[in-house]
Amino acid sequence: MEMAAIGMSKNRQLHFVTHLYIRQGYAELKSGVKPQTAENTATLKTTNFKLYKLDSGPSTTVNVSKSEGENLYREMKTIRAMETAAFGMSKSHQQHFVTHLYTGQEACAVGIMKAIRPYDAVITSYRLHGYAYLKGVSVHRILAELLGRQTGGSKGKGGSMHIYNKSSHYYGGFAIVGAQVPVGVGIALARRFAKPDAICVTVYGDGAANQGQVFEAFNLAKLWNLPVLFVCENNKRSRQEGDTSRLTSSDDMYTRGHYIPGIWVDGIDVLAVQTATYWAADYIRSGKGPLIIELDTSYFHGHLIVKDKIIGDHKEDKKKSPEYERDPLTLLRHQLLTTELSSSEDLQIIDDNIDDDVAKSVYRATHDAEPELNEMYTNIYDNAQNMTVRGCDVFTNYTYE
Ligand SMILES: Cc1ncc(C[n+]2csc(CCOP(=O)(O)OP(=O)(O)O)c2C)c(N)n1
Ligand SMILES: [Mg+2]
Repeated sequence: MEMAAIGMSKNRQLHFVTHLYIRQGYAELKSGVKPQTAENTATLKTTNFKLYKLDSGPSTTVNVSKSEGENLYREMKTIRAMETAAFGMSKSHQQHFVTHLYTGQEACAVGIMKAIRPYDAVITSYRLHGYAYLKGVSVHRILAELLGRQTGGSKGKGGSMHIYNKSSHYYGGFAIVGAQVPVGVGIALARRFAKPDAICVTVYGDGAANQGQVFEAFNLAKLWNLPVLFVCENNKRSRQEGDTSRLTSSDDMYTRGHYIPGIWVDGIDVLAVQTATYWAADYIRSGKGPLIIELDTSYFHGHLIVKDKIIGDHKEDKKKSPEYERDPLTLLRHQLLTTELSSSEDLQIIDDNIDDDVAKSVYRATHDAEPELNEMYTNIYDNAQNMTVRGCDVFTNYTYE
């Protein structure tokens, strides 16, 4: 019946908004389909939100134009292709660093980053490639960093977990679980002085959420009503320890701020993430203080990969689990096609162009040079001159020029 309704809409026999109930395998999702207008927009219904300490929340109805929808798709597809390339580089032993891939979680970074302003700060854990890319570090520079090349985002000296972009206020990845949360609160304080309506998006995992420093950060953020958007990416996994339900007393991360309001969002639905982030950012910019967004999500490639070894749950091993059928790209693709905002040919062209661009970035990165040896002792201190740095043994010293 629903497929027939789509067909009728496609043939322009159906001239009013239709709420379709289409089985996605992992969820039943309502898509409101509106006849195409001159501006080529459609009205879609996001998945529902859950609210904590809020009387009202974001709307579940969202108007999307063809270019907006395809732009979201393009960004998610770019991250997917970049991560797939990184996975391949690691499996083939070209890459030696430990790498935490973002495959499966693309809607989180894209939905958030499309809803905030360029001067808003962002700070994240080590699972950072998507955020770094959306904050202006090119795919080539990210892949080059993974390979330890001098063209990498951190000149090949940081690796996957340490990529930053000061000019776009991306304060990078933290390998120490949860360490970015209090730092994010500090950045919010600094940003408030520098630009009163700027916010700091502070992203952490469900594993980090149980740390004491997170609650200390919540306390100060609320006490001083700082402009922080805490985002907990709840992938229900924290390293090879497996399912977080073994480690946490409450999995409702959006309620864990006690006196800080929160919103639960389906992190597979990029439109829901974007809508909730717009709403939350407005709330914070209006001076009401911090807010928590929990994004329900899951990753596909295990906790991390090092060379060809995957640590933690991997999608291939979990094919039968409904959790792993939740794919943000499949969902958005479905929404764009059923609303007729895009044709499958439109999306194929996007896919092909991105695959081509990423392949070129892989080629460039693999052919880029490694850092010179004297780069080993630069970028240790800020503005350091004539400073002596000890080498690998007590007899070797290096001096900053
Ligand atoms: C302070 C600290 N403790 C332990 C570790 C080891 N460790 C690395 S990742 C990780 C799991 C974190 O899980 P979560 O915060 O949910 O992030 P996810 O990897 O799921 O994105 C742990 C325990 C660490 N890096 N830092
Ligand atoms: Mg986790």
